[in-house]
Amino acid sequence: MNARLSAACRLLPGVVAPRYDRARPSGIVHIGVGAFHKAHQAVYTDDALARSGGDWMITGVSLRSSDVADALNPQDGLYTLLVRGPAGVSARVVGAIARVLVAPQNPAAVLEALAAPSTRIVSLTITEKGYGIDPSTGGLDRAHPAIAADLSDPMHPQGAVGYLVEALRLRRERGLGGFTVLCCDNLPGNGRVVARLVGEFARERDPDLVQFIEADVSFPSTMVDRITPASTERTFADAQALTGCEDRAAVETEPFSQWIVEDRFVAGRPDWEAGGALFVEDVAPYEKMKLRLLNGSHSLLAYSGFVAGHAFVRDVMADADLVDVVARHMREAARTLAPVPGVDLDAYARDLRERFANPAIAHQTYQIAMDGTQKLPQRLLEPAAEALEEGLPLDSYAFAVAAWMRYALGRKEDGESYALRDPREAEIAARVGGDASPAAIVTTL
Ligand code: CS2
Repeated sequence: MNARLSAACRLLPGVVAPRYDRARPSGIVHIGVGAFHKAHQAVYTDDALARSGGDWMITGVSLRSSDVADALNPQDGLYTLLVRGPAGVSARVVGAIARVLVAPQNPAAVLEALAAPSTRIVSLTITEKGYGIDPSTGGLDRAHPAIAADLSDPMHPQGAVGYLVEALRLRRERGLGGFTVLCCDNLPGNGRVVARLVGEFARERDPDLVQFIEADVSFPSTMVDRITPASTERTFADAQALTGCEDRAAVETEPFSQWIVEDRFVAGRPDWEAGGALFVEDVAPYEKMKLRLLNGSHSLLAYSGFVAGHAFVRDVMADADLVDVVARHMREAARTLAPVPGVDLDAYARDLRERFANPAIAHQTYQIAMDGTQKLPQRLLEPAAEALEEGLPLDSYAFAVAAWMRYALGRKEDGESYALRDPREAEIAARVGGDASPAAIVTTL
C-alpha cells in the first residue's frame, strides 16, 4: 500500500512539489477552502512562493464541514492538482496551504488567525449564498441565517461577514492595521459587494470601526476562472497512481486558468503574476464578460442538459441541438458587453465552447444547477434586462430561464424526484408543488 501524501511521503520521480520554506508565517487566511480555491488561488500562491518567496502561506478556514480539514491536515496541507486536458493528465503537488481550521469546532482559533499580525489578506470563496446579500437592495440581508445570528451575537460569529467584522474590531483594539479582503466568488463587482456588507454590518456595531475599515481595509474586485468539477474516487486513484502517494485531498481541473485582479492591496500581496495573474485598474469589463458568457451559458446548458438527461457538460456539448442553443446564447450575451480590453469576444466564445467540450473533464450539470436563485440574476436576468432596453432579442434568456423553471419542478420526465439544492428550495417547492399549469408556474416563479 502507498503511504499517505505528507511532507514525508516519497513522490515518484518527476512530480513537481513545493521546494520553498513551508514553515513561514501565513500572510493569507482563506475562508471556504473548497476544490475551486485549491485549483485556483492556492495554485497561484504556490507559484508565487516558488518564484518570489515571502510570508504568504495560506491558513484555510471552513465555515461548516470538517471534510476538507480532515483530508488536508493529516497530509501537512499538501494535495495533488490533476490537470486534465484532451491530450492527457498531469499531476503536481501544491504546498501553499499550511493547515485548515474548522470554524464550528474552533471559532477562537479562526478569529486569532484573522487577527494575527502576520495576516495581510483575507480571501473568500464561500459561493453566492454565503454572503447574505439582499437581492433587492444589494445590501445586507438581515434575514440571512448567519447575518441574523451574527448581528445578535457579534463576538461569536458564524458567517463570513460576521467573522470579518469581529476580526477587524480585534485588530483595531490591538493596534494592528487592517487587511485586504479579496472576494473570489462569481458576483459582479464582488469587492464592492463585500465592502458594502462589511460596512453595513460594522455600522451596527461602532461608527469608529467603520472609519478604521474605510482607512485600513481594501476590497479589490476580481474575476476568477477555472472549471473545477467536484473530486471523485477517480481523482484520488489517479493522483495516487501519478504521485505514488495516497491523497484524499486531490483536486482535478482543466488546463485553462485566469485571474484578473484590481491592484489595491493595503498590506502587500504575493507575486501572483508568477502564476499568470493579471492586475488591472478596473475588473468590471472582464467580470461581466465571464459572468455572462461563461457562467450564463453554463447555467443554460446545466438546466437544459440536466432535464434532457445529460449528466455532464461534455455530453451537452455533444448534443447537436443544445450546442446550437449554447452558441446562440454566447452570441446574444456578447451583444450586451462593451469592448473588453485585449479580448476578442468571438475567440473567447470559441475557446469557451472548447473548454466545455473537454472530454477529459466530467463536470456534472447537477453541480452547476445548484443555487439557481443565487446565480440567475447576474448571469441571465441582468443581461436580459439590458437586452430588453437595447431592443436586442430575448429568446435565449427566455429559453434559459424556462429551463431553470422546468428544473425547479424537482422531478424528471419519468417522475423520479431530485433535490434542487438551492437555499430557496422549500419556498419554490411550496409554490410549484401541485399540478400547476406551465402558465401558473411561470407566474408564481
Ligand atoms: C459554474 C462555475 O458551478 C457553476 O455555477 O458556472 O463554478 C464555473 O465552473 C466557474 O465559474 C468557472 O470559472
